[in-house]
Formats: sequence, structure tokens, C-alpha cells
Amino acid sequence: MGQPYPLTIERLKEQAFQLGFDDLGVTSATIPKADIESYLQWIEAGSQAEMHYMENQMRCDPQAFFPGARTAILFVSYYKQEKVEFQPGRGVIASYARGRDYHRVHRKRLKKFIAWLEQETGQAGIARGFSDSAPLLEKALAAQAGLGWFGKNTLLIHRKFGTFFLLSGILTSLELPATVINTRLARCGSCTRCLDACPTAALVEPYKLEAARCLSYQLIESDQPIPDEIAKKNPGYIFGCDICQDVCPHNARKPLSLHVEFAPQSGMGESLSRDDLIRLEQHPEELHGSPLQRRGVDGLIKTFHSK
Ligand code: B12
Ligand code: SF4
Ligand code: SF4
Repeated sequence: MGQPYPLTIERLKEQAFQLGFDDLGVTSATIPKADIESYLQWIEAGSQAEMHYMENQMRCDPQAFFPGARTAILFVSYYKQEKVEFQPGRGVIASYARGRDYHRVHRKRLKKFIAWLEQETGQAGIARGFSDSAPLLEKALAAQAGLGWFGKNTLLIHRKFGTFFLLSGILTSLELPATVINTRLARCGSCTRCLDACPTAALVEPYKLEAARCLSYQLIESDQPIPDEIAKKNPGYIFGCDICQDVCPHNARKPLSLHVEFAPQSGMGESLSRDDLIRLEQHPEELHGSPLQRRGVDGLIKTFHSK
């Protein structure tokens, strides 16, 4: 086993904060057994719907993503935005998607973090970054790193930031001081607010989400028409859904994110009318670098009609 580098958690955090991250955790580059089992059961039950990329079992194998990985470093990006009220004839965009696409934001920051690590250690090729881009169970790694615990809505809850944060990370061959926390700590107690509030009953059990029933899946991932049964229960989202976060007591009285990257662009911080969408269609450049590009304005307009 090599000598640990003098890279303390404090120094790593300092660097992460400088790049715009809100927290960092370090853990071993292994996915906990309990999470592998839950994942395999989830796939077995077909809960991934048409997200066939979720069937790639590399999700549980950090070594396959970065051979020689010893340590995982996970980053938290806090994005909470103002809650937008539903109004008849208008559509709401989920909080995380109103500003810049987080994949792009993270990619740049991770690149800089890795360059810094390489400079500090004098070694090249020692890390690889991910933010949804890799088939890895990111929440399981982050929970193991002590960045939060699983809520019954399946999201990770951070002590300071609640659930309105995004994850990204790197795998590295460096051996760093790691935290390894049990990811099965059930900390929701008797609360069931998220399960009760989900309009489509997508949280079929605590900690179990059935994607086909989830508005977020139907409005972001699926390219099929939304089943009527789900569409008629949609209170007004046209991209993503925040209901199981809005009702979580861990998100109450939390300040809004100060990061400009996540601040609403082009009126996304309000509910949008059909005319707003048509205006956006005429100015596609306004969606440049936005997560909404994934569906395009015509996708949003179609959703608007099926709402
Ligand atoms: C696929 C996916 C989706 C799918 C499926 C969601 C899901 N729960 O799996 C859909 C499209 C529905 C979705 C929606 C959203 N997503 Co998403 N999604 C992902 C993705 C790519 C993979 C998630 C995954 O691995 N699922 C596999 C299943 C098996 O995992 P799981 O449901 O979490 O189950 C775990 C727990 O339930 C736990 N568990 C099981 N039993 C028990 C028992 C106990 C007692 C305990 C404690 C735990 C426990 O074990 C399981 C395995 O770890 C991740 C990014 C990544 N690469 O990891 C982002 C990610 C999870 N999504 C994210 C976000 C922001 C969202 C949305 C909020 C977006 C929106 N506003 O619309 C919604 C929230 C919906 C919800 N309630 O989860 C963030 C979450 C950050 C956080 N705070 O946790 C992630 C991490 C993206 C990122 N890089 O930041 N997403
Ligand atoms: S994102 Fe919306 S539809 Fe999906 S589980 Fe949460 S509340 Fe239900
Ligand atoms: S709403 Fe309640 S049950 Fe759901 S994640 Fe938050 S604390 Fe847990």
C-alpha cells in the first residue's frame, strides 16, 4: 500500500469551495453491498421503465469505470430556487432545470479539480470525473462518504442543504483519508409526507420509485406519449417535478442557492404560458446550455398540450 498523500479533507474541501461546490466527501471506491442488492431488485422489477442505460451493471463497479480506483470524492452543488405556484394554463419547470445544465457546470469544475490534484501530487492520469455521465450509483457513494442519508423519496438528504442539491464526483487511484458510513440508516422516522404528496403514487414504497409513474421520468426521460392516467394527475409541470422535495421538512426554511449558474434564465423562474413557449421557439439561442435543450421547445409544447 502506498504512502497516503498529505491531502487532508480540509485542503480538498477548500479547493472544492473555490471551484463553486458546496460540500465534499471522501469514501472508498466501492459500492455498498446493500445498495447493489437494492439496485438489482429495482432492475428485476422493471422499475427503470425505458431507461435501458440503467441496466448497465457497471453502476455497481467503480473499477470498471476507472481501473485502479481506490477512492471516490463526491461533490455537492446546492441549487434550490423559489417555489413556483401552479396556475391553470401555465407550465412549471423543476427547480434544478431553470438555469444552466449542471452536467456542463460540473464537467468544467471537475476538470479543474483533477488538474489541481495532478499538480499537487505530481502525477498524471490519476482520476476520472462523473456527473450522471457515468453509470455509477452516485447517491450510494455520497451516502457512504457521509454527505447525507437516503430519504423515503429516494433522494439524498444533506444535513445543511436538504435535498435540493446535485451530485458529481471523481474516482481516483490516490489513497485518501476515507469515510465509510452505513447507507441503510433510516432517518425519516414516521414521516411519509413525500409518499402522501406524490400525485402519481410513484413512490410505491419507502425508498422505492417506479419510474413509469414518476412525472420527472415522463417529462424528462421518456420519449413516449404520457399515459393518460399519469398526465391527468400532473398539477402543472412541463419539465421535471419537485413535489416530493417541496413537502420534505428537511427543505423547509432553506435559503435559495446563490450560485448564478442555477439562477433562472429566460423567464424560467415563473410559470410559462403557451405564448412564452412559442416565443422561446422563435429564440432557440435562449435555451443554449440549458437542460431544457434535451427536449427542445417543441417537446415542451407537446407536454404542455398533454398536461
Ligand atoms: C435514473 C435517475 C432518475 C430516474 C429514477 C429515480 C430513482 N430514484 O432512481 C428519474 C427520471 C425518475 C429521476 C428523477 C429525479 N432525479 Co434523478 N437520477 C437518476 C440517476 C441517473 C440514477 C439513480 C439510480 O441509481 N437509481 C437506481 C435506484 C435503484 O436507486 P434509488 O431509487 O436511489 O434506490 C436506492 C435507495 O432507495 C436505497 N434504499 C433501498 N432500500 C432502502 C432502505 C433504507 C432504510 C435506506 C436508508 C435506503 C434504501 O438503495 C437504493 C440503491 O442505492 C441519478 C444519477 C446517478 N448516476 O446516480 C440521478 C439523481 C438521483 N437524480 C437527481 C435529481 C435531482 C432528480 C429529480 C429531483 C429531478 C427533478 N426535479 O425532476 C427527480 C427526483 C425524483 C425522485 N424522487 O427520485 C439527483 C439527486 C440528488 C439528491 N439530492 O439525491 C441525481 C443524483 C443526479 C445528480 N447527479 O445530482 N432520476
Ligand atoms: S418527482 Fe414528482 S412524480 Fe416523481 S416521485 Fe417525486 S413527487 Fe412523485
Ligand atoms: S418527506 Fe419525510 S419521509 Fe419523505 S424524505 Fe422527507 S423526511 Fe423522509
